[in-house]
Formats: sequence, structure tokens, C-alpha cells
Amino acid sequence: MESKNAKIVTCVAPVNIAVIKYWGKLDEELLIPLNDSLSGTLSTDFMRAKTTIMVSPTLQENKFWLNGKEQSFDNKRLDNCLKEIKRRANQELPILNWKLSICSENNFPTAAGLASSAAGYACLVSALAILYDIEGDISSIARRGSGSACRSMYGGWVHWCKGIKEDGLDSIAKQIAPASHWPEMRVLILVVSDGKKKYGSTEGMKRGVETSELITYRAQYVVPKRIEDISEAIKKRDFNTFAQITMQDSNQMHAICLDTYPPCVYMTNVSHAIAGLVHAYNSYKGSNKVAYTFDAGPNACLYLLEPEVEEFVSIVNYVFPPSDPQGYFQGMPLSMKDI
Ligand code: 2P0
Repeated sequence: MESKNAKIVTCVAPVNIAVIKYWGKLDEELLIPLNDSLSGTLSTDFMRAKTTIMVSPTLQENKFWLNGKEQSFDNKRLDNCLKEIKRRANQELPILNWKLSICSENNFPTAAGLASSAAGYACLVSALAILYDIEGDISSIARRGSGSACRSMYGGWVHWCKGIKEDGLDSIAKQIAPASHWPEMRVLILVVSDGKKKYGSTEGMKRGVETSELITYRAQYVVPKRIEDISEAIKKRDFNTFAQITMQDSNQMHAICLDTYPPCVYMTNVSHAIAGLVHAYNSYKGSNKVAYTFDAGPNACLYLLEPEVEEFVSIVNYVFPPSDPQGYFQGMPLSMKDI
């Protein structure tokens, strides 16, 4: 909507679930990663961030609300995104000098290791790009808000290339295949805990870079081949290989977290029990039918194909009877999305 005095834009942005994890930064300021990563973007039907931004000459000061609570506007990452948007904008635009009112909300637990910052910054930057008429790739701007946000700028299967430039301008996300390429793909999120995690991923990664020897080995020797192999598996729709690489990469990320000193322990006994159940199920089926991956929290993200959903969900419900029948997303297959 646009009026003479104010401009208002609302955007929604999806969550993405990495199968090759981003873990560690080369540049803390510009959020340039140590290694490439790859993810699937989910549909916005069940999990999404929504942001409305108003710019108006009548606003006296910048304001920012997240999930109904006012936040300080004195936020370096928000500031970095705004600065880069304004740098790329037409400098004659009168709105460049107007104040902003930003209102964001997530319809899923914030900061519980469910990629809330990825969807949040992807949404914020998309809305700002519309307001200030920015063209071209804006994933490198979203990256400056939260690294993984650059992957939520595209639908389907997305590769974030770490890039080689010091200014991070080539550290961008690219779609390698649309969601429609593998339409039977589903994601189940088993919420083990929706509480705020003990240590955020930013802190965990920083400590990892400072103290883990494994993290450099992974970035140099493991990830490049995994990116190649999983991209190939996605192109061929080879679920068995896709699942093996996904589970190995999640386990390696959490091995680095344990190699960090003091260690960052994100997975709980329940998380490990879910991983065990997936391996038992795959072994009973004779090949990989379900893949788990865990982010910086205890919740399990499971990739599986549609024909497997009903049987696997019934086993999950038998082994882990939901304490709250309305429990978040448990048993609800999420689709992927092209945006
Ligand atoms: C990922 N995670 O690839 C990995 C796996 C969590 C575990 O990207 O410091 O919130 O804001 O750049 O993007 C979460 O990290 O970290 C994340 P910052 P971000 O999805």
C-alpha cells in the first residue's frame, strides 16, 4: 500500500533447514562463513516470519517490535542491513531520510533452534528491498542480519557459497533445484523443547572457531565434497545418499560442538533417542527412508518422502507419545516451497 505520506509493506518469509550445516565464521562483522552450506526451504503454511514496515515523514523515531515486544533499535545486525539497503538505493529517494516502524512476528518458537532468525531477517530484508526499490541479489544483505537468512531468500534447494571476496559481496545464496523437482519431499519437526536455547548459535560458532580443531578440518576437507555429493543426490532424487550425507553432516556439526571448549551441548537424550529410532527404522527398511538433522537445539528435523510419512509418524507417536496432543508440528508433514 502506498499513500502520499507513508509507504507500508508486509512480507512473509520461510524457514530453511540445512542439510549441510553453516557452522563457524571467517568474518564476524560481515557474517562470512567458514564453509558453504545447503538447505531446503519450507512452505510458509505452518512456519514463517511476517514483517510489516512503515516509513513515514511523520514518524518521530525508529521503532522495532518482535512478537509483540518492543526491541531496541540499537542493533548492529539490523543497522548493517539497513545501511547496505540504503547504500544500494537511489540516493534521491525522499524516504531515505524518513523513520521506520518495523513489526515482526514468527508463528513458531523464537530462538529454540528453529531457524527463527533466518526467516526473520529474510523477511525484514525482503520488505526493505521493496520499500527502497532495490534490485538484484539481496541474499548478501540478508546474510548480514543472520548468516542462514540468505538461504531463506530462495525456495527449494539452496546453496550458500561462502565466496572468496573480503567484502562478502560474493557470499550469496543460489537455488540449485526448485521444490517441484522433488515434490514428494516432506519435513517433520519433532519439538523436543520449545524453550530458549542455552547458548545461541552465534556464540556456539564463535567458541567453536576459537577452540575446536575439528572445525577447520571440516571446512577444508569435508564440506566441499559433501556439497558436491548432496547436490548430485538431490539432482538424481537419490534419497538414500541424500539421507546419509544429511545425518553425517548433522553429527559432524554436533561433534564440533562437543570439541568446543567449554562444550556446547545442544542435543538431549530425547534427541539422541530420535536419531536412534531413525537408524533402527532405516535398518528395518533396508535403506535410508528418513534423515534426521539437528540445529543449535534439541529439536529434530526429519526429511522423508511422502509415502513414508504415515508409517513413520505412527511409530514416532508410539515411541514418544506426545505429552501435549496439540504439540507443535509433531506429525505434521511440512512441504517444501518455491518462493
Ligand atoms: C544452519 N545454523 O546451517 C546452521 C546449523 C544452526 C545450526 O545457521 O550468527 O542464526 O546469525 O549468522 O544464521 C544458525 O545460525 O547464525 C544456523 P548467525 P545463524 O542452518
